[in-house]
Amino acid sequence: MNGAENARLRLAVQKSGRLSEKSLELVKKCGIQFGSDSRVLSEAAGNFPLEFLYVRDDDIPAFVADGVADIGIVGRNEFEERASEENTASLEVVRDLGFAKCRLSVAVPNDVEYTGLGWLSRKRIATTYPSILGRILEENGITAELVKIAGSVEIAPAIGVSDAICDLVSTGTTLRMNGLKEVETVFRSSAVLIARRDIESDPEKSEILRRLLLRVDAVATARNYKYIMFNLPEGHINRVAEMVGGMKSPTVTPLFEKGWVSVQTVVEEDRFWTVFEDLKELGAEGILVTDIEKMTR
Ligand code: PRT
Ligand code: ZN
Repeated sequence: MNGAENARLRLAVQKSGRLSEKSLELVKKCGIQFGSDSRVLSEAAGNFPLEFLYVRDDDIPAFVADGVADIGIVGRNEFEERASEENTASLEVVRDLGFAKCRLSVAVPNDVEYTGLGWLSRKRIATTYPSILGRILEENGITAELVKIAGSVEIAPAIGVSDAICDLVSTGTTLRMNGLKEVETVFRSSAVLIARRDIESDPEKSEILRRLLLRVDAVATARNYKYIMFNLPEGHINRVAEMVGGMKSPTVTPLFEKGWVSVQTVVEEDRFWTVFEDLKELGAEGILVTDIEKMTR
């Protein structure tokens, strides 16, 4: 048997929904080719030992736990909600992927005078996440009645099902449209890559996972940086080198025009505008900025 050549890692991704597009985009950025016709149930990647399983996000933790898939991409909320279930205790988050950011929040009708968590005591709260919410309430010594609802949680107060809700929020529009106000954030979520803890006991699969994570990390690092190039009066180079840093230090090349150099370096995305303003002040010209596709430090 030639296991090393035939071994494949099975990745469960959401078939269609808020996670699908970004999950597949990440795989693509990792240079892994596939048909991306997500109407099929499963398909093998062309140039990497990976197989895709397109399923509902709710099923992903259990599929990975049961070995139907080896790894999966789900919202941290989904992972956390099921974490206490017996068969999913064997799972772990191997990477936070940073997309599909949202929060699990408690919301009440606009006319409620909310006074803090204590207000929820003995109230009925509709949610799809009774486990996460239950834990938070317990930690705060609050007893409430949790009504589990699978979808359209936001209409529960209006139809008399509950006094409050606890649901995922990103822009808050859904809450506002339903006459609700957000009063507590109980959990913050983004998409995560999950795996079975015991995957290490399979050397072939864990080697494929290691290779995949190397690519995922390179894509993630690249996303946090910008590549910049600019021309600078030579005299300012020391100050600029201190300011911009770079992977080791910036690349500096003399320009044909005397007294000027061209500088190339990378800058963290969140420092970018400050650096940009400082460069302008130091007389930098022709500042060119580009996204980076992949990068390792
Ligand atoms: O069909 P399947 O079961 O696979 O998908 P699903 O309908 O259960 O899940 P889906 O695609 O809606 O969400 C998948 C994951 O995306 C969630 O588990 C979260 O991790 C993440 N995510 C990010 C969100 C949101 N943002 C979000 N805004 N999930 C749901 N919402 C809901 C929100 O509750 C509200 O009803 O989207 C609506 C719009 O939100 P606002 O605040 O922008 O109005
Ligand atoms: Zn779902």
